[in-house]
Amino acid sequence: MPELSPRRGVVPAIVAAAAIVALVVAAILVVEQAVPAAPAPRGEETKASGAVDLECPENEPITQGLLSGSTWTMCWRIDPDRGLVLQDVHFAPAGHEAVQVLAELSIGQLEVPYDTGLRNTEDITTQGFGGRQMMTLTETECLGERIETYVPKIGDGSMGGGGERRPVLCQEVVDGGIAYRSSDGAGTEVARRTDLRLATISKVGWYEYVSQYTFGSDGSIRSDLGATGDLSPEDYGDDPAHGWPVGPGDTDYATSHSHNAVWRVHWALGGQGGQVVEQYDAAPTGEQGPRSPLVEGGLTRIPRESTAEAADRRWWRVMNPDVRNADGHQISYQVELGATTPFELTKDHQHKGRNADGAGYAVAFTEADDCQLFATANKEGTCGSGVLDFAQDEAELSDVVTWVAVGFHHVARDEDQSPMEMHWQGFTLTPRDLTAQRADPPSAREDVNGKPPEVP
Ligand SMILES: [Cu+2]
Repeated sequence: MPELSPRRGVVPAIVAAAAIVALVVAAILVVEQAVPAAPAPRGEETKASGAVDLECPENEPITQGLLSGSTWTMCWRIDPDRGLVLQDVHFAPAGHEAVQVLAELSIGQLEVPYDTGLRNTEDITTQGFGGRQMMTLTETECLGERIETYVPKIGDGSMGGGGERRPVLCQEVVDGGIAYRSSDGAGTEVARRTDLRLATISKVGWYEYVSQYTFGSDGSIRSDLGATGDLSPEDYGDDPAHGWPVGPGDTDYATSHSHNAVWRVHWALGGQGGQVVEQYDAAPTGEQGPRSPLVEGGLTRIPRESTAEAADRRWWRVMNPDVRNADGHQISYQVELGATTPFELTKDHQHKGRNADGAGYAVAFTEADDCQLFATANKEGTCGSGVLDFAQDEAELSDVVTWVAVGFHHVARDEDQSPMEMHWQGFTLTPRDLTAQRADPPSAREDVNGKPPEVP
């Protein structure tokens, strides 16, 4: 059975270099706070690296070492519809060999229905985040490296129309704050962290969206959609039930609306296929223990294509049952929604005539299919019109795609004009048992794995 093998004592030169760059960036970012010196690299510097050699079809691979000694490597491209698409995402935890996490990550739809019922857009499939909508970045939008790629003006460029190489991807190493702090009789262990951040900006109508992915030194992947730009000038009324007055006195009710985002996460944890999906739930039993209420939790396998709703204390994980960490635990990643506004995509509601309460899915799991790319209005009609269609045959899950729905109900404020301050929505994929301990324990904690010995 394959095992994620430790690679202790080997710190790539690229990590040291990245750490220096990261510290410079952090020093620029943090004006008033002193940034502590980087912790000494673990072991001696050698040419070995956690980076993997990727053959990327369109652009040079992105490889980034972080302060912790962990490294991310992946391919990227700009899709006319989906905008930034990340592929072959690999993570090498500090001191370990690289493991593939994702086959692909991108947005799968962005619907913006207005509360009056008078307007609705499906921004990804009607206008798209790529092409002319993909904005050229300047130094103000990107403190890191601005990376160029060829962006066709029309579709994928195969119909002509020209295009040009433009800097559209921002690659930054950002200060991630305090990674950990723990003090005991022997002293204080504390470290900051750095994260890799990739972002593009797409202008669709009056809104400008930031597609941002943050790859943590702990192996986490955070997907965020930021919205700025301006409130749509066409969408004002005088109805307090559907808007908020942003003009003087009781005037100019900007119409409330939702930004309903669905991301498409195609897994390849430890290799593509053979993935297992589980849902975790915990609930109070109603019984009282001597000091606190009893709570029971556990996992339920999701063997087939399906949708699931959010609930208190609920999360999901995608696991590779054939790869174990040094503790013998199967490696997995957890899908964490955080706070979100539940929604049912308008097309799903019209198509299925489903839930009257408008509650759709928080996550959906489908078997990967290269023509199933969009949560609704999927362009390849032959393989289904959207997620509910894809999941309808309840195929057995192995090559798993997770669709993650995160909503934001936007009730405008005076401060939204003008321009609008950025508002964010997103979710996190967090490693669970990828390594037997934290990937980068300080030397005093290297032996902590399980219940520590009794302290006298
Ligand atoms: Cu809005």
